[in-house]
Amino acid sequence: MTAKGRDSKPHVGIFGRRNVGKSSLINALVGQDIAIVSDVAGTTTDPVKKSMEVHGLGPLIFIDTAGIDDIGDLGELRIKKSMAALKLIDLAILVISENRFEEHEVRLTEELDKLDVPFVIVHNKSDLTPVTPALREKVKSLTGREVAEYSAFYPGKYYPALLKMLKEAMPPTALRSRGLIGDLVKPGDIVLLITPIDIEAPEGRLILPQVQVIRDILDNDCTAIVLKEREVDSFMRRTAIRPALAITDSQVFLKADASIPRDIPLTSFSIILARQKGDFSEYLRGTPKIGDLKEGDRVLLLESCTHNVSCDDIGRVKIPRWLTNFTGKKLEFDTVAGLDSFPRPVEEYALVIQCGGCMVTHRQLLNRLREPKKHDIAITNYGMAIAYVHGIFNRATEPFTGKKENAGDQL
Ligand SMILES: Nc1nc2c(ncn2[C@@H]2O[C@H](COP(=O)(O)OP(=O)(O)O)[C@@H](O)[C@H]2O)c(=O)[nH]1
Ligand code: SF4
Ligand SMILES: [Mg+2]
Repeated sequence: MTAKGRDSKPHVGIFGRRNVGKSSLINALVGQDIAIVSDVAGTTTDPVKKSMEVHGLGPLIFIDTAGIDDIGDLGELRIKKSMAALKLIDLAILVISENRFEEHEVRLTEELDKLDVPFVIVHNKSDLTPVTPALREKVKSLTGREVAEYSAFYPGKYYPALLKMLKEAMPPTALRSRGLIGDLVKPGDIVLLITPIDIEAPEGRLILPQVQVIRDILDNDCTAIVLKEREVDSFMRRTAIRPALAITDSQVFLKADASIPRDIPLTSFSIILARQKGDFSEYLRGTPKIGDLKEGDRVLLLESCTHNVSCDDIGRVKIPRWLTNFTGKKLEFDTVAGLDSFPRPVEEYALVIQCGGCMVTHRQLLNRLREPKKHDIAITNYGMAIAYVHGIFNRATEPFTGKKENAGDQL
């Protein structure tokens, strides 16, 4: 998968009527002609995703959508596709022009508010028609927002104000990749990383989570020692080094648990990433519910990718097998991919297990949990469920919860 890691950049969706200049605005923002611009209304059909560096904001993914006022059967479909993009984005730009803020715009802003998506309103083509005070007032009273004057034809003039507005509206969680281990270590600490090199390991390199953790260790002025699980025992025997923290691949957690002395905090790459990326407090609360599963309970697995899933057998084969073995119960498993709707009403599930989300944003993971959370369904994620069924959940989460008292893991 060449796109690995790229899609976790902040996503900005551009919405508005046909022909207001959505594609032109994207082009102006990035200073190059990527989006398709045309003077025939309705040229942009499917939402188009483009990864770009925006001067002053950093790397972003823009989603250029079709018009929210499209007509005909095809138009309906295009509107639907544009609305589906709302679930992917961290920030929306609503483009208007000619002082029009009517039913379409109102409906979109209501939808954005409903989904808690921050948005800015940009009045394009101001070189032709500047914003009127009446429009400003109308938008303010309907949405509580200001309107940014803009012209894609004169970016030099309007860009600084627009950029400032975008920066202010962008949620900090989308921009900053939150640290991974900074709160667990201090400068000079040694962190031991245990990474199996087996047939599942990619040829000639480490996987992204391992690389990210190594980078984070260096960013925190610590030292990383990377070794295979087979080497841990002899390393601990031969050297006097006492790591401040050990992080292992989930697949070899039991081996690491046995090899790393109990007083050295031990966790897994996937739990570190679950904390950075997903709804960690929800996972912490939901994971032990695995122990309460009953005969015939339904478990819903949420994969974030739609196809070419590199973690395919973890979600569809290994986790169901481990859960069945661990509980000794006959469980029913459903797996949904991407943004597909759940196969059954969410209330019918006893547990939801979310993937690690390596290809998507924090917000996309949270959005996916909206329904299960509303119905108070227990939620966990791949890495944490794996730790639990292997009996090392408490130890692996101790570094974050500080709860040493439940040191008695199962097994
Ligand atoms: N005068 C003027 N024309 C613009 C501006 N932005 C876009 N246009 C024109 O408006 C038409 C529609 O632009 P486009 O970006 O394809 O609109 P979209 O359908 O919203 O993506 C094109 O002919 C553009 O050249 C602007 O700021 N000023
Ligand atoms: S963990 Fe989720 S986001 Fe990552 S490859 Fe698997 S399905 Fe996709
Ligand atoms: Mg367009």
